[in-house]
Amino acid sequence: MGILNVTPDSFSDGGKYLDPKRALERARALIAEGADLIDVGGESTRPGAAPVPPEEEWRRLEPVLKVLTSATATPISVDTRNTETARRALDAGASVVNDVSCARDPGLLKVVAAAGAGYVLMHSRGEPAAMASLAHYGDVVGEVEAELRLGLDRALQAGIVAERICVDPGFGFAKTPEQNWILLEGLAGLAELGRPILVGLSRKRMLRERVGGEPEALLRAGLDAARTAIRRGARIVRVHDVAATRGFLQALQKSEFSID
Ligand code: HH2
Repeated sequence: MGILNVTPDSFSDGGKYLDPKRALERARALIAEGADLIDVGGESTRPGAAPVPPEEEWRRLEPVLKVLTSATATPISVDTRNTETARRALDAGASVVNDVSCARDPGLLKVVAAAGAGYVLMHSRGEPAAMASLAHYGDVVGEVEAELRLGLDRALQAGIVAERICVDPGFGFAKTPEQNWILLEGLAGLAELGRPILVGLSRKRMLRERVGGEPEALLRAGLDAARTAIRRGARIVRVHDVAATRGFLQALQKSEFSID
């Protein structure tokens, strides 16, 4: 899953792709590098970020989604927590909703169900502005799994079919760096949920705290973390650096997961 943030303030690519022409170029580059899915987001959800009103979110997303869905056949997911934005994005041709709110809004779930769209159920707690204060766990893997299970039940009850759902532990969302590392090590515990696991580790603070912000070091650390995630069962990785990740994972697949 290649990341395309159409926001002025995302932590790593904020402000670069607000212009639909540049967003399309970026999406084409991600596809050429081997992305199977493009994740387009109009609201930064980094810790402490202020919420974006849905009208502003849609003002950013609409031109980009229109261009992307008419110009590429690669599936588009929309990274949103807002029901209205999800509905509009699906109408505009997106086929997956990437919900970083852990299925908090029944309205959004209904919209996904009615459209027959795919659904990413990501673990988080509270609003991005306040989530750092909610990072309290006795057993982070067990609690994330239990909270994802509740979200999964809500999604299924709303009518989203299980086969269209994948789950994501939500690295960096209401977790300290240390909790993120414990969660990564224990990722296999989420297999109990019976759905494919997606992970977003690319350029995150948990990596920067270990290796600093130098791009090469950050990329290396992201690839190492992706490898750990895949060894523990992850099937989709959400990244900024698609070419490097593809190459790395293909080599890994050859050496560790012979598929003939
Ligand atoms: N992380 C971010 C945003 N959306 N979605 C899923 N499913 N999983 C993630 O880990 C995830 C996500 C945050 O990263 P980014 O999009 O790079 O930055 P920002 O929130 O500042 O736009």
